[in-house]
Amino acid sequence: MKDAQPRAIYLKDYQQPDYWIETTHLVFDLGDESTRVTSTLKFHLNTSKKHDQLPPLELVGTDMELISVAIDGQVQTKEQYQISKERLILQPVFEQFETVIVNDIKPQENTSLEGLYSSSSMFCTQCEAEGFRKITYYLDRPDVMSVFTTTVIADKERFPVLLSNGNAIERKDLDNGRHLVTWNDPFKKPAYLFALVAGKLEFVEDTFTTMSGREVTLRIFVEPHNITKCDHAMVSLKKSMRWDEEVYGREYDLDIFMIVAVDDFNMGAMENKGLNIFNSSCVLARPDTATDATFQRIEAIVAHEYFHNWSGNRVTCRDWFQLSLKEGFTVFRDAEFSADMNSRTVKRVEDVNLLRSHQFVEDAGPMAHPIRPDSFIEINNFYTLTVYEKGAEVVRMIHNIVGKEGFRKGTDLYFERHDGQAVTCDDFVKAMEDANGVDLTLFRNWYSQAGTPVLDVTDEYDEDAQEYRLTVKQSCPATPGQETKKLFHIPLEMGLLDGEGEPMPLDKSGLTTKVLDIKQPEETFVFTGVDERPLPSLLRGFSAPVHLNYDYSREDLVFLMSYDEDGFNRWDSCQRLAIDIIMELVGKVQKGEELVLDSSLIEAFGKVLADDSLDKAMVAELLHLPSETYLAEQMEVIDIDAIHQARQFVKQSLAAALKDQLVAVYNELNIDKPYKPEADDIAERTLKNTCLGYLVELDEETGVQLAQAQYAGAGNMTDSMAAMSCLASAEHASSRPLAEKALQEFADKWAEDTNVIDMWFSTQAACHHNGLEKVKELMQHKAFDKKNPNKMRSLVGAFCGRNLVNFHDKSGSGYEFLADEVIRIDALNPQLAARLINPLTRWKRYDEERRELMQKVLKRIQQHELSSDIFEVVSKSLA
Ligand code: 0A1
Ligand code: ZN
Repeated sequence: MKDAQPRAIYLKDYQQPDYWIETTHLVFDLGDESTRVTSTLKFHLNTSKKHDQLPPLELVGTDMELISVAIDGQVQTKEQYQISKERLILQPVFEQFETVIVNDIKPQENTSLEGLYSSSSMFCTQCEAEGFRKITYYLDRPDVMSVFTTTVIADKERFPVLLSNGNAIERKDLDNGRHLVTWNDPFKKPAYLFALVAGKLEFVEDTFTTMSGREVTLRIFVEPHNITKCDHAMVSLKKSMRWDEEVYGREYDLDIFMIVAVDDFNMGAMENKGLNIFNSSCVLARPDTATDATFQRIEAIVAHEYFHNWSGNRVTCRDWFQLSLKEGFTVFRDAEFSADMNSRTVKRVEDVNLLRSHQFVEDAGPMAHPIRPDSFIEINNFYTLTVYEKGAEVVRMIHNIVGKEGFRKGTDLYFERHDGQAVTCDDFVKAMEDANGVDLTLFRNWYSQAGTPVLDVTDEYDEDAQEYRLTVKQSCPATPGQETKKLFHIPLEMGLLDGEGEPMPLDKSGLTTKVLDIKQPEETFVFTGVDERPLPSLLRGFSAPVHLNYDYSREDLVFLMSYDEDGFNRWDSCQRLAIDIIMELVGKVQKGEELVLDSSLIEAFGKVLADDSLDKAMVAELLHLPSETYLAEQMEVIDIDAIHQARQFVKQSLAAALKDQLVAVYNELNIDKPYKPEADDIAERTLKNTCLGYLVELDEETGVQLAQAQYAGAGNMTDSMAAMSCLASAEHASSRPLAEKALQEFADKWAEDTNVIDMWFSTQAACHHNGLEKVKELMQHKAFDKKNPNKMRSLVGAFCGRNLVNFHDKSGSGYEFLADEVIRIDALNPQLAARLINPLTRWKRYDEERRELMQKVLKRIQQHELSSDIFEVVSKSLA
């Protein structure tokens, strides 16, 4: 139990701490039942605050047993301190003093995966955001930065590898088969970046020579059976280190950089100083065990965590409201890295897809918050797409406003000014302003306001005056706690196309693309010397995270798809066309009318398939129909059955109309060659498997046969998984027994590989042929573990988040199931529960029957004793 009912905390209440911690020395004695932690902390008074007398020292700590506490060598009696479930309060008598605190914790019983816990045969930590307080009493807040020295003691046979942050400074054998290793991290850091790992681990090793010529040892630690799956992460790490030097001038600072893979982890990975801890699914890969998507995800996440060494660790956050300072910036950095390593346009398309289908939904829902929230009940609920992805879009807009060189000047100034400090989003913006002499006052509203702004664009052409006028209105819908909004500064990149599809000059300089700075509620931009009515290409490259409305006809969209010089907008026009057509069909499904596919989509897709000049990854993106989730967002009252039916109809009709082309492209790309996780090869496999995805929708065996042959002959996991999931989702009856056989063979072959089996679970859970019963059956499978986040996400998460028709079954069984799972998991791992519950929180968007069913289960959840995580999500979504 907590001290009290969960309460919100507010950014406006931020105050510096009363004391700073200079040095932190921790000794961990890892035992079979419990672990003894001895912490020696050197404090001094924060003299920048006014004090009449020495304030009490309030340390936070939960789930631990205090053994003893001493100040300056004086053991404190029970009368000299106060202790509660979450706090230890001491009364110092000097401005500088040292505490020695001894406490016991039980990592083996820690199911929350925060603090110190056990995973498989090892011990590991997760301290962001507030996990360190489960290890020992401390000032667990990011503005308290200290130099850490950590000694780990454990049985040498079972835990030969003992790791912590920084450099190893001592190793020693002790009595009773135990040993000790001491680590020192010379860089001041907040407690959330602390890490410890102990286990029987093996490692692969490499080196990296930094730009100033220092040699850094790189090690990736894994359980012995995973030692053959580290190469890709190592290559990705070295690429990231080089890129950060070349693009940002940032050099690595310690002698060693370590990564550890663990199977039980709440998130993707964690940037602990010099000792990154990764969810095994985000680091391990071999061509036969991981798909292209996994290879690319690993490259991006390894980069993300590495980049945090500067954007997060050397310069950290003052408080958790500033989370986007490190996350938005680092996501922007990793996105640019991925764009440089692969196809820039495809990366942009993927990111915008994620933003529009999920972050826009969050920003329009009950948990909507600014990228810098002004209050929260549970910080773990704010590791959101808004803070990460919209945060990255905000940084991208600054990049676009000040330009590439200006941005580098700004980041140089930011790192120079704030190295070793805990700072705010405003400090980042200020560095950008000061380095570039720009005024970002209005732009700052992006940090304080939630909701996705809307741009309504109209135009007029005056042939006599040869003038084209573009009028842009901005607005932003109300979000919880923010009824009215201030204006935003919105960079709108645009161009004009003539009747031949040629770019038109926008001014005398001959520029064909430019950024309009939208700063007013309504503004008209006049282009002169325009000798024919142009077609505007708007929001090029998705220059701002907004909804853009302009009344394009279907012909306009087909035209833009073919001619726009902006690759992103060619894709976006294709999406708009597909959305327009599918949504019209949704209306027809609802009215019970006959469905006919507009030939413009068939022609457009046919042209895309035939266009040899296009990057194959881009072709695959163009052929990808908008997701059910994104389509759902286009409806006031979501009708998921009609969306599913209309989308399937479009897919099947396209497959039938374009069968020959799809087969030809498939065959051309279906060549046997050694697997390489490189951009061109990935593009070929993606396009081939996209074609297969259409062909299995045919009302005949062609696609099923191709999928079966591909499954049987696949030389890598990408092709094998794609074929298996195509077989599983195929419409033709002949596919069912083949799918069953493939799924069984797959499970037999990969029974021992936990990450591969997760893909097997999620393929089935997300498949629209499978209802809740299948998920329940799979939860009984021997490889399933009801406590493991990856397993829960691959069954419960995939079913409720991706198998929309079945999750939203009218009986309400999906809702009841999710509520039961959330209640069960909340008692073990609140963070995981709070992520899984997400699909229930959008209940207001559904029809009355479903609304009531969802509301009913939310209220049922509310009756339980809840973590602050679930308490916040449920109460905000019912409000
Ligand atoms: N800072 C990490 C993400 C992260 C956040 C919280 C965690 O707690 C369970 C774990 C990881 C990142 O951005 O990669
Ligand atoms: Zn991050």
